[in-house]
Amino acid sequence: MSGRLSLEVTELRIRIPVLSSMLVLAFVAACTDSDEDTPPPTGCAVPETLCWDFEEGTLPTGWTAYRDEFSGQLLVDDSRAHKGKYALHAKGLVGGKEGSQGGPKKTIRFDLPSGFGPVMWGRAYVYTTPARPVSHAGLFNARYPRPGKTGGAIDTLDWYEVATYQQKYMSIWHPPEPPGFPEWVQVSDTPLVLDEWTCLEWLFDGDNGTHPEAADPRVWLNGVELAWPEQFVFSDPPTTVPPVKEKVSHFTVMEAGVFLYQGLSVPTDWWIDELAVGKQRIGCGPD
Ligand SMILES: [Ca+2]
Repeated sequence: MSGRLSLEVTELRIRIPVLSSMLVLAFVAACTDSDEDTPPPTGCAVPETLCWDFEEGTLPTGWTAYRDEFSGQLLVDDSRAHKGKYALHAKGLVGGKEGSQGGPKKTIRFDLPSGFGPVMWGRAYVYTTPARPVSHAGLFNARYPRPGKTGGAIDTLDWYEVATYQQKYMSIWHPPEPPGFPEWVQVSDTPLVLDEWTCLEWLFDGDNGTHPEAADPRVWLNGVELAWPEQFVFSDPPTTVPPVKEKVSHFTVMEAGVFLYQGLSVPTDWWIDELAVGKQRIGCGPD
């Protein structure tokens, strides 16, 4: 009996590490599955993802104040959250006139870790009230050095942007700002959703395989990819020549908050929660 028992214990000791290894492998497989036919994993379960839930109740480490124009505030508060108690709150933004350049801008910026790479998936929950701005309202952007450069000040960087414009979702590829144009603009046929939480996802594919230029930005609303029936070049003075979307080596800086390029006469609030960026799709499911 004692010999058999000893053997069983030995078998058990062998099986436990084998089982543990299998579980770890299954977990890794689930987290690295980039097949778009299967639901993507969510939140910071995805390897190499950076996530901010704002539950510190104050600006998270590494984020610094960036733009601050016209009236309103950008703060972390407990007035509305998608999850937990706190979110990033662009509060009471107002200023300037619709149709005229210059509007309220309240943003924060974050320097990405070196070696982030040329592909950025992002995800944020966004709540907007009480009205849809007609003016260009940026929500998130990510920037990268021009070809041949490895760093540099923010005003030397190419960038991708997620925004709304004429009350609909919009995405843009920009050369360095200022002036930020000629820019490649894509306007969706989907109205900005008011008075409820929405899940916005984006893909900035600056690698784009063997294509000579970086890919157009792609955006999903509550898991459904947006279409861009309106695509055009914006520049001042106007041009019809599209910009060359320079390829990305590494994204280096990102900006979040709300930045209006024209005026906003209705005081408007936005909340942003569970912001995340990474090299793989993050998704909208429960974290
Ligand atoms: Ca939160």
